Amino acid sequence: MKGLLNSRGGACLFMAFLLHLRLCCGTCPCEDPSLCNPISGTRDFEVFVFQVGGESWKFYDWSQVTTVATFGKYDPELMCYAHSRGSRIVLKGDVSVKEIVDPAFRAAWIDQKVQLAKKQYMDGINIDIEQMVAKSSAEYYALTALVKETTEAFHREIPGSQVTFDVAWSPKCIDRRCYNYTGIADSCDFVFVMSYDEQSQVWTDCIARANAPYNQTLTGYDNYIHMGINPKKLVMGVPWYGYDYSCLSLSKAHVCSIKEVSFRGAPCSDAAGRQFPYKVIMNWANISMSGILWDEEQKAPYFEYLDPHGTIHQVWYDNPRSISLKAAYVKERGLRGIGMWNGDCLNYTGGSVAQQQTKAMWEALRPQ
Ligand SMILES: *[C@@H]1O[C@H](CO)[C@@H](O)[C@H](O)[C@H]1NC(C)=O
Ligand SMILES: *[C@@H]1O[C@H](CO)[C@@H](O)[C@H](O)[C@H]1NC(C)=O
Ligand SMILES: *[C@@H]1O[C@H](CO)[C@@H](O)[C@H](O)[C@H]1NC(C)=O
Ligand SMILES: CC(=O)N[C@H]1CO[C@H](CO)[C@@H](O)[C@@H]1O
Repeated sequence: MKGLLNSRGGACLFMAFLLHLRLCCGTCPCEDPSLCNPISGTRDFEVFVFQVGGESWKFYDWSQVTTVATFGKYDPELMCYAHSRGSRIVLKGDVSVKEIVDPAFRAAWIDQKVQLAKKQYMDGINIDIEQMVAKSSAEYYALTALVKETTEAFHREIPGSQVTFDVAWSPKCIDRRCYNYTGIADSCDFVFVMSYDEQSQVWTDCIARANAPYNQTLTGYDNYIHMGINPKKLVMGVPWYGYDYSCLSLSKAHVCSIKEVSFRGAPCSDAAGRQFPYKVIMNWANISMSGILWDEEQKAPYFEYLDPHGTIHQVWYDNPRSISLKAAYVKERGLRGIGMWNGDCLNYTGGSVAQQQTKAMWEALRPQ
């Protein structure tokens, strides 16, 4: 190949190459065209941020962010900015598990995602499939194949790109999602463990509990690691949101019994509550009748308030204290990194108190 570019044929090839770039990818929207190059190389510690829309990405702590998964509308300005900070920006991938049983369908789906990522100058894809899959079903095998083929295609077509997959807080068929976890972890760059919604299936007392109790969260990682998954393939996802439950009754010991709402076979679920971002919960903490309490067993904050109809609510969430404890485990156990659902749950435009709360949430991600 050496010397080819000096010949006329080489120049011609080079022109064809430029033309191909234009045709396949459109014009680079960044002021500095080099910002359209994919990000390559890995950083020691991943900070994986889900972005769901709006402009609050402008206020993220970019000194930490390594990957932004865009679950909202594509924003070229965000892509250019992320690249200027050396951060990857990745697509969302979701597809019906029934369809991917067909290898031709999978190939077409993957090709479409690769082309979209190229067109938008993105650095990979986060596959977020939260559908039910039965162990050893056709879908079970197809899902592992999908992850493997997606990773191969992205790595081949976009050098340095990243393919990740979202899994529940534990590998024990949570929400009837029985996947080949080791096969999937082996077939992608890493899995993002959604260590939240941990009360989606409650088989014991139907009471309000923490979204991501410390012990339950750690048990999930222990299970993944015991099945043979390398800790460096695991990124811990923490919640930047919590649940508000209406209590049917509230005991003196702060036990809030809740309505039985079943979910995927379990009689009781966090579906009885409503999710709210941290920034909203912080506004109420102030009007709570209990003040902010701390549950020592679950290592999580909570509080109670009375609504205008006279119903008592109990609110469970995560704050810098509960998140720091989990971040310490990330370091101690040598996981690949940390991330959150989602980066837009904080108040980035409020007064000094809100700013301080927002800063503390980002700081809590840094393992001490
Ligand atoms: C999981 O996937 C891997 C890789 O495809 C395969 O070797 C292994 O047999 C699968 N395990 C199970 C339990 O299906
Ligand atoms: C979690 O709780 C169980 C039972 O209370 C206990 O045996 C176990 O040691 C705890 N695990 C961790 C990681 O704290
Ligand atoms: C952000 O904080 C300010 C106070 O500093 C408050 O007025 C505003 O409602 C908060 N925004 C949200 C979305 O909670
Ligand atoms: C009743 C109460 O806790 N009020 C507090 C609400 O929040 C502001 C700002 O954080 C405090 O200054 C108040 O004391």
